[in-house]
Amino acid sequence: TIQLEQRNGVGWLKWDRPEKLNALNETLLREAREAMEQLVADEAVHVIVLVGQGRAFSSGQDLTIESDADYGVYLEEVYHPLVRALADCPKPIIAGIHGVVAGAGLSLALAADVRLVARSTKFSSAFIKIGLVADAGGPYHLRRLMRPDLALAWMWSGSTIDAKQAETFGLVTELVEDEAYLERLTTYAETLAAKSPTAVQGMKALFRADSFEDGLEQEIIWQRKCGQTDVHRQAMQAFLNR
Ligand code: LHQ
Repeated sequence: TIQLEQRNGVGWLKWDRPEKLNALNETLLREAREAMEQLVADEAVHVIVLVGQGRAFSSGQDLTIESDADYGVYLEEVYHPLVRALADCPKPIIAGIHGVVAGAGLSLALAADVRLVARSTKFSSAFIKIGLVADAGGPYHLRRLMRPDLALAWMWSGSTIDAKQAETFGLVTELVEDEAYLERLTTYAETLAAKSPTAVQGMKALFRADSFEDGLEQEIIWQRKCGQTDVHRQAMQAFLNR
């Protein structure tokens, strides 16, 4: 199942199937999609954190799925609505990654805006080992985060890499020692949640603009909104009065 928690402006979406290393089944994926809707609608939530309970972020698709199921339909109906909910989310999404992250679990983590990673994490490109392509938006995000040839070579190899290697690949926003990981993740999320939500969400929107012109258009919209916020006006006054 999914656990949802909310405190200090942060909504925590936790995979909670630790006995199977948070292997993703239909229930979990559908619940996560619904949880995303709730978190986006909740005005008290400014930042969303995606994490796994137990000793892993996620071991990817639950392999007890029937192998004669139509995976195309499964992707379309179960994975893609969640992948879209993550990709289209106007609020910042932080993936907190520790332990193991494999297959579709990795793909979902790559859909987040930033990734805080515990040093002992293993990143597994699992898919090819069981004769599958990478899915759940993984290829799309990978080739944007890292060199496309290295991404493809990694996915072809099926190898598991450590957090240091993932960092050189460009998949790690911040590498954290295991002991400090949860505290750092909490501080990171709560610090971001305390900033102007308009500026934080606007910044995200601008970094996702499709083209130069789209980016300029979006700047106009967002800077206008930001200029009208109390946070901004008070900061301007404080500067002038200093
Ligand atoms: C699991 C899983 C798991 C079920 C650990 N499923 N039980 C695929 C198909 C269809 C459509 C959509 O898309 C996809 C995309 C994909 O995600 S493909 C990639 C799927 N993931 C994998 O291939 C990884 C499979 N897991 C592993 O290789 C290992 O479990 C890793 C390396 C993740 C961890 O190894 P260990 O630390 O040695 O743990 P473990 O293997 O002992 O796992 C602990 C338990 O979790 C164990 O259950 P048990 O009841 O025996 O204690 C595992 O069976 C279970 N588990 N992953 N994906």
